[in-house]
Amino acid sequence: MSILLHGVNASPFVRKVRVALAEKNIPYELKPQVPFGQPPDYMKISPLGKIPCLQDGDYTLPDSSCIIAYLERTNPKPALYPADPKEYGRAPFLQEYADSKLVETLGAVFFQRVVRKLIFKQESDETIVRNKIDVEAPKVFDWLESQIGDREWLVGTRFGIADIAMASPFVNYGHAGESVDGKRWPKLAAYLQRVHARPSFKALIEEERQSFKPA
Ligand SMILES: N[C@@H](CCC(=O)N[C@@H](CS)C(=O)NCC(=O)O)C(=O)O
Repeated sequence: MSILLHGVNASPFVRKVRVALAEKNIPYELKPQVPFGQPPDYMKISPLGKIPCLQDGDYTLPDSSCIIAYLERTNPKPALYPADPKEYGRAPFLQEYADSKLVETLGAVFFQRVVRKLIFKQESDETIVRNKIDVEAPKVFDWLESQIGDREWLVGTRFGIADIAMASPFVNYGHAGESVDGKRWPKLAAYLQRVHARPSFKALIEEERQSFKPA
């Protein structure tokens, strides 16, 4: 039986898992589950009520980071976790930074400009948006610029979970009509271009753009 992934394509966390599945060449089916008003049955498999949740036969597992860790063991190649102990410690920290700080900052812009408009039929609160873009995002981008330095990927010499997690919320930022200023943060902008050009990301970005087009 093939893998089912419960979620919707615009979630940065669902996207993380879909990119990992694509990188590992694992077939799956995306089962639509919106992150609002989850039915009781969904709460049984995802007790925090969040998306994504993986279903592999009778095994179910919520949380993008936990799901990717599971997939790393079921399908070890290509490895998304580094082998070196220090890098193995650092990669999940960068994933956590992306899942918390980056999503709080860029995800809020996406929520105001895209989710409020499309789902709740409300106007964006541009005061919140401007604060995120002008005050909070630059601090995050400064830190990321320093972490990328002259590296191709965030950890070690191979693309992995830190890159998947870090680049995912930037896709939402793009859907909200924003991008990283390449003059101010050249390394970050080039890095994001590199990650988003991978077939795993590229296909999803295109699919998502289509789904946001007005009918
Ligand atoms: N730590 C979780 C976070 C997942 C998450 O926050 N998903 C959002 C959608 S992007 C959600 O389901 N929110 C609904 C809620 O918080 O009730 C993961 O990595 O999967």
